[in-house]
Amino acid sequence: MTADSGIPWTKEAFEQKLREKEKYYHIHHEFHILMNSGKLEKPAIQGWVANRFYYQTAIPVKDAAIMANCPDREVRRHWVQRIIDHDGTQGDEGGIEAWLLLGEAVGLPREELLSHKHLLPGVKFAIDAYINFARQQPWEVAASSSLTELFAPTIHQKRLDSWPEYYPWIDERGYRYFRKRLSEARRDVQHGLAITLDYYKTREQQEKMLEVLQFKLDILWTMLDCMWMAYVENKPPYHNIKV
Ligand code: AHQ
Repeated sequence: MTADSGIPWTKEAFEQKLREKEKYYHIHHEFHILMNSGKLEKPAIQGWVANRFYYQTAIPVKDAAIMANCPDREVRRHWVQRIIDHDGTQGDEGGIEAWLLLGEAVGLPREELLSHKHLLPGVKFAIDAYINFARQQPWEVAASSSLTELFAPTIHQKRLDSWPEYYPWIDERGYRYFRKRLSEARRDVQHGLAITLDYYKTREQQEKMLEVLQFKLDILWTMLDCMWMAYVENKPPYHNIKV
């Protein structure tokens, strides 16, 4: 037991502890390092787009689960924007539609994404774990798990900066999603951070939040582990089984 182990961190110190988790963010996964340095072949980019589509469709479901558990109208009035950002609304087709355009931009017809025909089992398990976490945890805990987006603007900007040079075969209409998220992620993080810094009061609760964030970081990392096996090692599930 260190001297200050029972004393709650100040909000500033707590936020700093959250930001120190950046070193585990999936931007540092070797799959993203290859991707953002132009070293992935087209099938690997297509596989990533197709598997990430399941994550994109899961986000509004996850956010609806949080709202279903949240009795606070003021919070819901803000949180609902996340669902609209993905599902779209009259006149703004939203992020899921933008991701389908990304699919077409990398040569994948909409039906191939919508059918989830390329979805790897391990990617599905990781994403379903996130949805179930949101359904089962107190809404504030589920809300705080979205704070991996503290680090997301950098990763979207990195794609916008590097893909056109490294992957000229990708139609630039596909980049709408990444541009959209630059501002949406920053706005979402402000709200998620305010909820988080307010909710976790004792040092024990604050330490638990670091574990919650690590759980979400593990989800993102595990998704890429599955894609590494399938699209870099060319060893998708059952690759060695004679049918
Ligand atoms: O496009 C992403 C997105 O809409 C969200 C919502 C948020 C959440 O509620 O957990 N997290 C998230 C993320 C998105 N894109 C990921 C990427 O690498 O493009 C990053 C991911 C995140 O950092 O959690």
